[in-house]
Amino acid sequence: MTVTGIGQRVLRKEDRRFITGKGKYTDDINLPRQTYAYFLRSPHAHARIRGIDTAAAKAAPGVLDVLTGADLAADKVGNLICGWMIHSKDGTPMKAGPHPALAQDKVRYVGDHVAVVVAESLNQAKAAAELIAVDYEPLPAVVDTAKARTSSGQPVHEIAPDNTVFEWSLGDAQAVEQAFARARHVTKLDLVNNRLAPNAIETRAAIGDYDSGSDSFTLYTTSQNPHVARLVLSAFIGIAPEHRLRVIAPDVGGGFGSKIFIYPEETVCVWAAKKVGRPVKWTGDRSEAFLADAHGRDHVTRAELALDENGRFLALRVKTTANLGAYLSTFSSCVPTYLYAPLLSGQYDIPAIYAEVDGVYTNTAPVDAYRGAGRPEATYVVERLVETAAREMNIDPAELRRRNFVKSFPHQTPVIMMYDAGNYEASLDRALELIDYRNFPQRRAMSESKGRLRGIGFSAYIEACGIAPSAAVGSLGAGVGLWESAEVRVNPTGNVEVLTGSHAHGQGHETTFAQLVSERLGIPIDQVSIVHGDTDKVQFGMGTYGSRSGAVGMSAIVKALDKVEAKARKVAAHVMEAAETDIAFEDGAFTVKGTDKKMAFAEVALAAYVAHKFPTSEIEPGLKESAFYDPTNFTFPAGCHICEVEIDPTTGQTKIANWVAVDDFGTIINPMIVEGQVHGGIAQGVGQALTEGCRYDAETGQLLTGSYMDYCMPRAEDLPDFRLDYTTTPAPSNPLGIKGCGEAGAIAAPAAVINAITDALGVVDIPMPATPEVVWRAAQERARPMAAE
Ligand code: MCN
Repeated sequence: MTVTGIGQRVLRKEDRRFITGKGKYTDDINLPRQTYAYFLRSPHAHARIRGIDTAAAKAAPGVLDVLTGADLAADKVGNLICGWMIHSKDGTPMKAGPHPALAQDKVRYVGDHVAVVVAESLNQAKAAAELIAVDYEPLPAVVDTAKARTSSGQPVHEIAPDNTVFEWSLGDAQAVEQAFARARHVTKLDLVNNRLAPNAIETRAAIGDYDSGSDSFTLYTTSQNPHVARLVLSAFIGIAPEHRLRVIAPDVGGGFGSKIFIYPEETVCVWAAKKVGRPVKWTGDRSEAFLADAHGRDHVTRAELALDENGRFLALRVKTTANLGAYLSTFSSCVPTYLYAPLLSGQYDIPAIYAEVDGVYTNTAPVDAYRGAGRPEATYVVERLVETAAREMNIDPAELRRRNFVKSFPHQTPVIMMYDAGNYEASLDRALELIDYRNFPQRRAMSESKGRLRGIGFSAYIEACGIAPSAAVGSLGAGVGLWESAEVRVNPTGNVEVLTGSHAHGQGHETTFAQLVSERLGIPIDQVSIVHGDTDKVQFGMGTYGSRSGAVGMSAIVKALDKVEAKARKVAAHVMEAAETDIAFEDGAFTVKGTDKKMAFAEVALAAYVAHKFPTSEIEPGLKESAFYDPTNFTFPAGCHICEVEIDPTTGQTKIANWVAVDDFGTIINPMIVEGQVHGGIAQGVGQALTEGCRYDAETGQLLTGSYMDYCMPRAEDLPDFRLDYTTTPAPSNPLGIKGCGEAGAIAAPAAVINAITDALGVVDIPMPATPEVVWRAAQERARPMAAE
């Protein structure tokens, strides 16, 4: 009907306020009598706290209070939690060490929270923090993932004497062993998936407010899931009962996963607000973000792929050590386990898979979900292995993939997932065509004539998103269900408010969700507003991550719209004096079949509220419906990205010369928004591959990449014009057929880049980030034997 429905490139409604500076972020909110919090952070990676003297700080100008872990304990404030229980191979539960919001006996990483000063101004709080005297007994620190279990003698947590959180496995070890025994070829790789800092544009912030009149709290916070924050703060940390705690996540400037978690800062702001009797505001600066926002990735992996003489995959064996940092963050335990190993089948029919994952503590910032969360790590393992196997067996990498693709659906992998729909050959074929694969040798020769090295790399990724069927995740250890809710409120004048439990922090939900309503109810998009991010307004919700808002959040809206339409039909039938079965609803109007009787949607809405023309004993007045939607399966977006690089061996500079991405996101609601999501995701994946990486000093545990001087984000000039296209196999598990698009680029990209660089250099592996120095060194190594020949 309109140009605002599903499939249209509708401009983002929310951008007007964002690009004119009218967005309202947590730091834009200032409450009367507001005070400021400043956190004193640990300068040591690992130290016992012998004592904290706060007397001088408390006496400093403008200071209202100085609070420490002892005050938390005295007030019986609970510890932060990890909400996903993982069991080791031997059945023992993961070893979760205590995580107080302010350190109580030890500090465990540089940036750990030691004390908070609450003062009239931020500068006064900072000045007073200088006066806090902490008596530290430094302890040896361990930061290196691979060495976490071997060094120290001073474990990060007493409960895990060898720093091992869990030793988990998935798959059939015996079947894998047997398959390897009969393999004709085995490809082995040792891979490091580098640690990343999330870098949302808006740093984290929180304001705690306490109203003594109603004995209730309000928390304004940069959260991707305000209801989950409220649940954890009330049920586990015990700050306030759920019905007297309101959590508001207003406009949020990006999250990429890092704002899912419940951190010490917001916990302390809420608690301190009652203690000082005034609102307490904290806004993190960029240095604090580098130190204490949960990092992502950080895996060390040995991976082996067994193939037969025709290049058919027989089995995959993976052993990964995953660095979880100093504390188990909210969802950290599920990322390297259930969000990782079940994706190790990739797009391939692999008869046997066995994965072992050891989670380890180190004296580093906690590690948790970051865009892709587990799935980029799995894709990296599979796609690096497949590309390497193709080179070793002298089979074209596209051909090797094609031979092993899953071709019929549903397909049960040996690692939990049941792929329900896809067409992997179609995306490969289209990608080959777009990149002009046939003529790559000419382009390579052209580069060589200029003294440059050209390489091409594939990444045929798959992800499981639309997280997730509640019963499935419950059986795997999740502490919550992962359904979504929606409420559709039709006002008497016919405009519509949709309250959703999803949360947008850059994904454009105010537009795409409104497109759905506009299409279904036949009303203009500006008649629809999307409300999210306030626990007092929205019934409940599980928030946004795992590319779930389209597949799960919009499905809840569909369910509520179904109910709205059903009720509106009843009203229309009564008003137009017709049988309900004779009512048709199309293009925003209810008609009586075979007559010229017609009512616009707004007229029916008004009639529903006026309630003069139907028996209210049979039909309740009003037009407002809600729904909870629990998906029946994950969705499985998949696609093929091909990256072509040109390397200058004299400088090590890698230029991305070509990028083609052919993705399958099922039904696409807004192609322009989807393109933006893919572009952003690829940029982040390229950042991981080429420029980004957190480094800690191996001895002292100091973060060496604590600012943009040392942590290099990708810039526009590092990226090419992406060429995107789609294949479409609608997801059978949700009514719109949507698969998520929010993480795809970040999942696919690192393997494509590194496959291209290793192809160009003719080396087996190169570490990420493949900075100019790293590439230059590899190019020199490569040149040496050639020179000797
Ligand atoms: N969409 C669509 N058609 C589809 C699938 C999605 O039009 N077939 C639209 C959706 O309606 C939504 C957007 O694309 O407007 C992204 O949808 P989806 O893939 O469902 O992902 P979510 O909305 O659940 O967003 C989460 C995802 C994740 S997990 C990370 S991390 C991430 C990402 O989105 N963080 C982001 N994209 C981000 N984009 C911005 N700007 N900022 C972040 O922090």
